[in-house]
Amino acid sequence: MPDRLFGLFTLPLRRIPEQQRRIDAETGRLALYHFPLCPYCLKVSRGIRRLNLRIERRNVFRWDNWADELRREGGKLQTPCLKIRHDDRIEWLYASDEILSFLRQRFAEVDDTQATSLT
Ligand SMILES: N[C@@H](CCC(=O)N[C@@H](CS)C(=O)NCC(=O)O)C(=O)O
Repeated sequence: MPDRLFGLFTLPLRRIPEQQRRIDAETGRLALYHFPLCPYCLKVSRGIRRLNLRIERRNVFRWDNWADELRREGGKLQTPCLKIRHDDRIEWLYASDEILSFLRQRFAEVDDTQATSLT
């Protein structure tokens, strides 16, 4: 299957299961603070779908605690924001383009040496 259909749709990145499991473990350290009507959040969500990432989503409108946490610990109540749990610190990454370039840099690569295992 080509990565693009009719040049219009980009299909989600496919990985072999082992690779996907490793990526899932890494994305378990991430949480996206968002709200559904935010266009910047939709842009990030589209990127996440294309990269085929499983990232917890925290709707700041659905539960006040997410909004409070974002304001208090992130520094401002602005969405989207990606919370990144590093080994030694928490990073709050604001701005859709910054978030997308972080995710692409980190997760866009597919290990071609194992690509033949893909069916
Ligand atoms: N440059 C930011 C803009 C994000 C933005 O303006 N988000 C709106 C929601 S759609 C927001 O949270 N506004 C509240 C604020 O900025 O205080 C991005 O690309 O993510």
